[in-house]
Amino acid sequence: MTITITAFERSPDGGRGLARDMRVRWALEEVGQSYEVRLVSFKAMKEPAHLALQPFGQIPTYEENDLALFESGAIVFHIADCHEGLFPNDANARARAITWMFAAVSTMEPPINERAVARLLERGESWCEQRLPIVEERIRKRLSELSGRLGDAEWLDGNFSAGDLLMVSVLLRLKGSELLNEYPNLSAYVARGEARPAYRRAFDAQLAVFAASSAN
Ligand SMILES: N[C@@H](CCC(=O)N[C@@H](CS)C(=O)NCC(=O)O)C(=O)O
Repeated sequence: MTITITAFERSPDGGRGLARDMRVRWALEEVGQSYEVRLVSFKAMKEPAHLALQPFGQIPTYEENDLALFESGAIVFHIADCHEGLFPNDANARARAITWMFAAVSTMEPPINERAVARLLERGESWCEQRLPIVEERIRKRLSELSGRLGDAEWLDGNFSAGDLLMVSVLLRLKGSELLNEYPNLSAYVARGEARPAYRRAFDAQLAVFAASSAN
C-alpha cells in the first residue's frame, strides 16, 4: 500500500511541527505505516490539481490507492480505523476515543486557532489589542474544563488513543504560552505526547523538510 500525504514545501511555522500534516505523520508513525510526502507551495495549493484533492486549497491531503481524503481529523480517523494501535478494541471505549477526536478539533481547536490567526494576521488591526484577550479568555475556559477532566490521568480515557493524538496536536499550538502553563497537568500531558517515539519520528521528518527548504 502506498500512502502519499501533502505538506508545506516551506512551513510558515519554521519547522516547529505545528502544521497539520504533523498529526497525520504522527498517526502513521504510531501504527507503523510508511508514507511518502508530496511538498506543495502556497501557489500550488490553490491550483486545480490540489483543489481536486482539497477543496479549500490547504494541506494535508492523504492518498491511498484510489482513495483521496482531506481534513486532518478524518485522515487520522481513517488511519486509526485501518490499523491496530490508535483505537481501543472495546466498542464503547472506541466510541469515546472518537468523541475525544471531535472534542479536539471542534471544541478545543477553534478558539486556539483564532488566537493564532489574531497573532499572525490581525496584529496590525486597531481592534486587535481588544480582541486578543477575549479570545484568550475563551481558550482559558476550555483549558480549565479539559484540565478538570484529565485530572491526574495519563491520557484522556485509558490508554493513548487517536483522541489523545489530536488533543495533544491541538494543544501544542499553546506550548510555552502562559495560557498552557497555567494548567500543569495539561502541560505534562502535552509533554507526554511529545515524548512518544512516534511523535519524535514525525517531528524530525517535518523538521528535515524545513531544514532542506531553508538550505536552498
Ligand atoms: N480543518 C483543516 C484545516 C487545514 C489547514 O488549516 N491547513 C493549513 C496548514 S496547517 C493550510 O493549509 N493553510 C494554508 C491556507 O489555508 O492557505 C484540517 O484539519 O485539515
